[in-house]
Amino acid sequence: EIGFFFPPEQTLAVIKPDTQHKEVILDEIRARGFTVSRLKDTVLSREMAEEFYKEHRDEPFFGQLVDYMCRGPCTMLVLTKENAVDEWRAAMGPTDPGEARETAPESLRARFAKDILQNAVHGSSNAAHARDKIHFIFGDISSENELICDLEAEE
Ligand code: RTP
Ligand code: MG
Repeated sequence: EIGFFFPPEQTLAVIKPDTQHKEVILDEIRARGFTVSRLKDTVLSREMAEEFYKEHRDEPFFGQLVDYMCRGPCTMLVLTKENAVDEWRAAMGPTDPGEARETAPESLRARFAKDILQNAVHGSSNAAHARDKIHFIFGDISSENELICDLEAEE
């Protein structure tokens, strides 16, 4: 047998404000094989939301995006899985739910997003962003060895 071993990777996922069916989304995350290594509900300040999406500061939608991200609690998640960054992007589907319903009807955005702005979920776009955003939201958790345990197992 020839096989490849991919070490577990982590990504930052966010269930954005006013998203319906958060529990269904969390169940789906676990059903898709992600371990929920960290979970907290946070209301971002305007400054935090601007920092979180600073890569988009010159986009025409930046102001609306910041308004959206700080208007209620976000559920912040660290997800662990082989190839977690890309797998979580695939689970979310395209940014625009119209496109998601065409090309990825099983994706979370196809099912739960309202529109291209209020699109239910966020995921880091690459491993460097994942590391930075996990640190920004959760602080230094890199040395904590319980990371690969699912929180549900502790309940
Ligand atoms: P995210 O960063 O939230 O995971 O989303 P993404 O990579 O799929 O899309 P990105 O281009 O990074 O955009 C970040 C978020 O900005 C909002 N957006 N609005 N009105 C618009 O045309 C527009 N385009 C993007 C969405 O909330 C998007 O997720
Ligand atoms: Mg993005």
